[in-house]
Amino acid sequence: MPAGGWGSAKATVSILAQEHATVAGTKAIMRQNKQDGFMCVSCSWAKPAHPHTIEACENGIKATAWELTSKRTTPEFFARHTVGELLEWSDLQLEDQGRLTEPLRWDEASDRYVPVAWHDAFLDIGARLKQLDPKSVVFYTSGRASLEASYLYQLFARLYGTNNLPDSSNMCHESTSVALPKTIGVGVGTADLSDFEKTDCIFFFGQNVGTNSPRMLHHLQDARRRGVPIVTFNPLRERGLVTFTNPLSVAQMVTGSETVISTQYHQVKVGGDIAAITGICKALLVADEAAPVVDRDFIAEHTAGFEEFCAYVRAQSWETIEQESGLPRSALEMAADDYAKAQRVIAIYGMGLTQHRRGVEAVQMVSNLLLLRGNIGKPGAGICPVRGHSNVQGQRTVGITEKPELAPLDAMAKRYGFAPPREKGLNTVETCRAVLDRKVHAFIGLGGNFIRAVPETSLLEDAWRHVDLTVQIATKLNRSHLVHGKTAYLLPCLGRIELDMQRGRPQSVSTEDSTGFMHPSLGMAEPASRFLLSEPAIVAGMAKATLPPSRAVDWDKWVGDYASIRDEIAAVLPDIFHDFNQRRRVPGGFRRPLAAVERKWKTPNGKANFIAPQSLAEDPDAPEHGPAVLRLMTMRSDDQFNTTIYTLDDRFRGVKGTRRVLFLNPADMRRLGVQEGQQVTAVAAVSDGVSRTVAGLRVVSYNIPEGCAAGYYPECNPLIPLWHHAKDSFVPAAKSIPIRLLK
Ligand SMILES: Nc1nc2c(c(=O)[nH]1)N[C@H]1C(S)=C(S)[C@@H](COP(=O)(O)OP(=O)(O)OC[C@H]3O[C@@H](n4cnc5c(=O)[nH]c(N)nc54)[C@H](O)[C@@H]3O)O[C@H]1N2
Ligand SMILES: Nc1nc2c(c(=O)[nH]1)N[C@H]1C(S)=C(S)[C@@H](COP(=O)(O)OP(=O)(O)OC[C@H]3O[C@@H](n4cnc5c(=O)[nH]c(N)nc54)[C@H](O)[C@@H]3O)O[C@H]1N2
Ligand SMILES: [Mo]
Repeated sequence: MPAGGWGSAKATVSILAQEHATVAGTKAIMRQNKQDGFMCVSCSWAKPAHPHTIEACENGIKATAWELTSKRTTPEFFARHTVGELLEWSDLQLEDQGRLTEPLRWDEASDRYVPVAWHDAFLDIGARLKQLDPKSVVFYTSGRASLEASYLYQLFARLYGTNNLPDSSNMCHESTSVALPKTIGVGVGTADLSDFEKTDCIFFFGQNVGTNSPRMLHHLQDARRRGVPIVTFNPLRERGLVTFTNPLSVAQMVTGSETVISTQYHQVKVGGDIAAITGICKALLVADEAAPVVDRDFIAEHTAGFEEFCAYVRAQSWETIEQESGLPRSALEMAADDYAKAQRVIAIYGMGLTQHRRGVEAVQMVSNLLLLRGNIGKPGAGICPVRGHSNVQGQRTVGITEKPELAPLDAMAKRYGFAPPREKGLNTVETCRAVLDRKVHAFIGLGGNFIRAVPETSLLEDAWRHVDLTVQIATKLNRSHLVHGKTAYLLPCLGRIELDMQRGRPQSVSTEDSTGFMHPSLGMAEPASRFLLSEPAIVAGMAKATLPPSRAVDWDKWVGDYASIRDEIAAVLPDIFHDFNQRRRVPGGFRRPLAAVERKWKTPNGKANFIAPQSLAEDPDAPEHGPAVLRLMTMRSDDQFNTTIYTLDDRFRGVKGTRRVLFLNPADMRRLGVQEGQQVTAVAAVSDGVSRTVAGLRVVSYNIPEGCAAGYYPECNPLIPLWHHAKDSFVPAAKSIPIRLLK
């Protein structure tokens, strides 16, 4: 079965029916990812200037249906169920109740969420925040909030006095944001859609395109039709990376034909990419001795560190490379051959690289590979990290970051007449640590499902009870609303697809896609409830109740007309956002300036830098080795968006009715004495005195490299120790958790 095709068409119809969203949903889909419509709330893949009639994929349509559902989680629902009772419900059951409709406050006496007036909620939240040390308050953001909402939110946090602005990116592409500024001087990708049209070779590492960014399949399919080779590295043979039938193509649907996506498919060992790319580079250097392969002019003019990098690569033995990557030398030479023949290469990657102990180095290896033949800053080439949430890249651009040097603090200080905090704030892992240490007194969540998305579930859920105040701004009920602080608010907001009226006029917002283009997004659907407020309005409501009034900070004006928020963004970030309100009307959006695209390197030494890794091992300081220890990667199914679970099936991987499964290699199963279908308990193979287990996992025999295992996120999160994160970027190493099995 290919990705896309009739399976996709069927799944799309059934999700619309499941959510009873057929009419509104179908209307909305026609406006999805269009210049005059709304930007999809699912992935962040690029939005073309000339969209298809339906510029949405199966999973984007699911996300739309999920937001436009006719199901409602009303105060009557909360009157029927205590929070204690709801804690026993699954993620799917909770969100399946539908959209939240009214602001709620947790009532301790009855253990229920009860309705509260917006005004009273804001006043109480403000009063409590005023009592607290701003350094003990955390402002989390999930990557969906618009540029406008995000800007107001970070401004609120900084006026209040903290840089504690962790976000979902801290669990996601932070490895990219740390790696690339050192190598090529930008923290985001350089390739855009025009490069996809010109490329003559694509390398693909650890990203599941068929599930997580399906619209990219159209560009891959076009490239394949031009004969462009696609060389893929992934421990699993993911459906979308193998073949694709375009559900929008009548010809392909009727004839049942499919496009082969990957022309080479290398099932690298989990965590083996640094070794694999080292092998490719080694083969390239060998070939270069016979005939020029390396782009010496580019390297001489633009880069530093080439000789040291070559010395490192030459010093690595094929034996170690094969062992650490799990791939034979011949396979890596074959990949090198395609690479050497191409003049314009794009390298795409996702969580398969970033969510490792050495995620930063893995990203830098991709950059090294590209630099060898000058594949950065020329048309048809570039690096392409596939970002996750639909505006995760953009919210970082407008100041959602715990790193003060990345936010426009000086410009904000001047414009709003205040002294912004200058010390580093807490990232996501540090926030968890601080919660465990009882140093966090209030947690505000602008979207997301923090407690479910982070590692160390069981210790954290206990510690969370000691937080004085939790405020969750959300569209649907999730576990993070049930594991709450001593005082807890659940504030329901408009989704991006809904009509957002302020002062009688519809407001539009903006997002930045994975390729650095900014787009307008206009909601159009009837709001799920008349009590909902927009995210900017909720942020402003809390800010006004917390902060002393200031003439330079006009929350009412901003919320009354979002164009005025864009003027603020343009004023403090003029290089990126000058004339924001005019330029966002251009079809296809406008792009942020990316110096690397012009071969200008904003690195400390002004050069693009080769940076060799520390070693080839997946985790040089792994506490336990041995044949009983497996490397577990936790990943998404075809039927989920992060912690939002649409159904318990994974069509592409052939799993039905449950997500509590563990994919194992048949040889490992024999060796460990477990059978297909058997229930096992996974335990984290670390000895730090904390017990981390997930029980009731059904063994599925699967085509996965030996010594590796796969399971689903978030079900397996209790297995991840908090300290098991990428060095430097602090991204939890969710793709290589050392585990053992108990039968
Ligand atoms: N429908 C849908 N779309 C989504 C999301 C969703 O949940 N559902 N989530 C969004 C978000 S926030 C994000 S970050 C992205 C995530 O999108 P992806 O980056 O695709 O993330 P995962 O699903 O976690 O899958 C990672 C892939 O990496 C592979 N992998 C695991 N370990 C390794 C390794 O060591 N090396 C290599 N080479 N590969 C490895 C896995 O087999 C899998 O194919 O998608 C976004 N889009
Ligand atoms: N083990 C493991 N853990 C992981 C990962 C992994 O691959 N493996 N991936 C990590 C990654 S890449 C990411 S990005 C994080 C994701 O972490 P989060 O972004 O925190 O989690 P989500 O599941 O995306 O959040 C879902 C909730 O967002 C709320 N929501 C939806 N739409 C809106 C909206 O428009 N506004 C507001 N205010 N709320 C809304 C809904 O209430 C919904 O329940 O998880 C990380 N955790
Ligand atoms: Mo993500």
